[in-house]
Formats: sequence, C-alpha cells, structure tokens
Amino acid sequence: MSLFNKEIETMPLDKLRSLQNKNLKDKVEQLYAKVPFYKQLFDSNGIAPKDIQTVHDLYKIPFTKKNALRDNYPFGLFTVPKNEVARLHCSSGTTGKPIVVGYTWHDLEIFSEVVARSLAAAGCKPSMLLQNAYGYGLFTGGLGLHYGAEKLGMTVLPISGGGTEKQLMLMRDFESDAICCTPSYALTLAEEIRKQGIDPSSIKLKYAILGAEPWTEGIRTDVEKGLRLSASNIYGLSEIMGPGVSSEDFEEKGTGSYIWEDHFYPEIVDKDTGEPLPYGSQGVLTFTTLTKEAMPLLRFWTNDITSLSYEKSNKRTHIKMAPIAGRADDMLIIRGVNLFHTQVEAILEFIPELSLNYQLIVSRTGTMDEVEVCAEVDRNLHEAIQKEQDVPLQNDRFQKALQLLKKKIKDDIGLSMKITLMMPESIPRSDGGKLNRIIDKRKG
Ligand code: ADP
Ligand code: K
Repeated sequence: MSLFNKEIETMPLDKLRSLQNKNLKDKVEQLYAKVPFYKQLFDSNGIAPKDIQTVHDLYKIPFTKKNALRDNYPFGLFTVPKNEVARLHCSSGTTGKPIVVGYTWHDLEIFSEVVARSLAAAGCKPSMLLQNAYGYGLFTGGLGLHYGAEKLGMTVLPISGGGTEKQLMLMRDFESDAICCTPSYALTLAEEIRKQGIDPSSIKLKYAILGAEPWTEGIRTDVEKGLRLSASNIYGLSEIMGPGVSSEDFEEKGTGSYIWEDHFYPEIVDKDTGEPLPYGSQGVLTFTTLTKEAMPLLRFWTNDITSLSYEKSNKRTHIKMAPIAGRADDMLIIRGVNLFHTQVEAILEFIPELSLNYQLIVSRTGTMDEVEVCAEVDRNLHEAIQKEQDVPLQNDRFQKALQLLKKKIKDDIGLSMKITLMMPESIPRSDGGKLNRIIDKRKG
C-alpha cells in the first residue's frame, strides 16, 4: 500500500497549490482576528490580511520564532478558549518554562492522518503490530505515533521509551512488526540483542520509524543490519504538530522525507538574513500551518537546517526535505568554521575500524576553541586484536584509522581536531530518548 491517502499524496501540484492558497487566506484572516500577537505583527509591519493571497506572499510576513511562544506562555497564541482545546503538549524548553502547544479535536484528527501517512510510507500496514518506544507524556512523540498507528489500523504496543530488557522481551513474545523510537535508541536495542546473544531470527521486526534527532546513513546501516529491518526517517516538531510533519518512503530511502504540504507549507531561508532561498539550497526550515485550528503559526522558524527539492519525488507529488544537518542553535562555530556533529558522523561511516558511537568535546584554552572527537573503535575488530595484543587501541589498524579520521575531518570540514580512540562501550548510549553527542565545556 504505502500510500495512506492517495488522492492527497498524489494531488497534482497546481491543485495542491490552490488548496494551500485557499487555506492560507482563511488562516491569515483567522489569526488576524483572534490572536493579538499576529494582529500586532501585521499592523506594526504595515501588512493587511488581504496582502496574503498565495503562499508566494508569505515572504512579506516576519518569522514567528520560539520566543513568541515563550512570551505568550501558556495560551496566548491559541485561537480558541482553553475549554475548546482537546489536548495540550509541551516541548522541553531549555530554560524554565516549557513551550506549550494545543490541539482541537480536528487538529488531533490531522495529527493522526499525517502520522498514518508517515507510517504507511515507512512500510507499515494495517494489522501490523507497532512497538511504540517513543516517550509517552508531554512529549508529542508517544501519543502522536500512537493515534496515527491506530488510524492506519495497526495494533499498538504503548511501551514508551526505555526499559530495554522489557522492549526485547515483548518484541519477541508479541512478534512486533515495526518499532518507532529515536535512531540512537534503535542502536541501543541492536547492541543489546548482539550482546545478549539473542537469536536474530526470534525478532520479527520489519520496519523502524526513527526520528526526533538528526541521524545519518551510517546509523541507518547499523540499525538495519543490527535489527534486520528497513529503517525510515520521521520528522516533526511540537510547535507545528509533532512527529509526522514529514516522512521517508521506505522504497525511496535516502532521497529525503516527504513534507505533508497540504497541512504544513515549508520554506527554506537564509539563517542569517532570513531571505527565502531557492530549492536545493541549505538553510533554516520554516513552516506555515495551513489547517491547524488551536495554534496556527505563520513562518515558524524551526531552527533546523536542511534543503528542499521536488526533483526526486516519484510516488507522491509533495516536496521532499533532505535529512536535518542539525539545529542552527546546536551548530558549533569553531575558529570561524561552522560545524554540525552529523558532519563527523558522516565521515565515521566510511571508516570500518571505528563505530558510530562518538562524542564531540568542545573546550577552550585561552581564546582557542578545541574539538576533541572521542570515537569508539569497532567492537569485533577490538575483540579480535585483544587476543594477540594487550593494548588493542595501540594496534596499527586503529592508529591508521585515527590518522585517517583526522585527515578526513581536516579535508572535509576544514578543522584540526584531537582524536581519542575509545574502548567499545565506553561512550554513553541512548537509554530511550534523544542522545546528546556534544559536550560543550565552554558553557561552564
Ligand atoms: P523537544 O524540543 O522537547 O525535543 P520536539 O519534538 O518539539 O521536542 O523537538 C523537535 C525537534 O527535534 C526538531 O525541531 C528537530 O530539531 C528534531 N527532530 C525531530 N525529528 C527529527 C529528525 N527526523 N531528524 C532530525 N531532527 C529531528
Ligand atoms: K564506521
């Protein structure tokens, strides 16, 4: 099947645009009338709702950034009174108060619809059993995947994140067909299966739907090999809806994730100037919600860095986004060079002596910023070498890998980094949620 809503997912672009434009006009009028923040934004910038006729007029509207949600905490951006809100979620604010988002019943319907489309795109079918290892609670992941899977007609195991032993037991006993979690937690599960010597054929998983943090092709390979399944990306954020804003098709893996653009209109803009960028250019992703009722947002600045393209899509007409390189606010600036941890990850993928378990440690001596890459060596090779050598990390093969990593980082990224080889299992793993790959010691 793979397409959950064929009519919408394959709608000709001109028809899709008309639908978007019609909904956009309604949304703008509604926001102007009901949300003081937007009325003020329009008035103070000399924009009237009638100035926004099509998605091509969006550039006239200033961005809505995260601070707008903080300033209007908790319900100031809602278009409806609290008693008309069916559900509230929060996303982890970095400081103090969280970001609050609200959904009407209709919003929850749409949330389920886009997640159902995403699961179908990832290969899931009605009647399959989904082990939902996304966190349940204020985080949008758990409940978001849950209702989407039910809408598709799947059976849901609401196990939530963590509890690896139990995950592995129920996965085998219930013969789960699919699992959703963070990519780093999928790696944890794969590693445990190996370590415990669990017979891989006792695991029936066919599909993994992974998201909530950036990941690269190397991780996909490790997860797919370790769990013997097909792993696809799912992307989203609370402010716009939650997971299911975009998703990969399992038969078109590696060509980007379809954005369900009948509901979420994307733009890519320059991270410094905010200027709209053409398809293919990398910049900050923004979304305008076209159908959301409780808390619609115009040109919401996600801070996520990616690019958009129509070219490679074939099954569906909707636009695709490239994998997220990172969040603009997680981007390290080291001696004038911009750095995302995914860039180091993408290099590690091609060095078989090294695993994808790594951490970047950023520190400052005097005025110089330094990055140290702590890279765990490949476990199998380490085991093999250990039989002949007391200090396997000193082995030539590992030392050559270290030099290669150093050189590739210098060539590809333009930075000299200190490389420290680490023993297998010495770097922290995901215990159920997102994994922090960067330790910034400059922040005290
Ligand atoms: P929180 O902020 O509490 O972690 P959110 O779910 O709102 O909760 O986080 C959304 C953010 O997570 C996105 O803006 C993006 O940075 C990241 N994210 C979500 N899915 C993916 C994905 N598939 N790939 C890369 N990053 C992702
Ligand atoms: K590798």
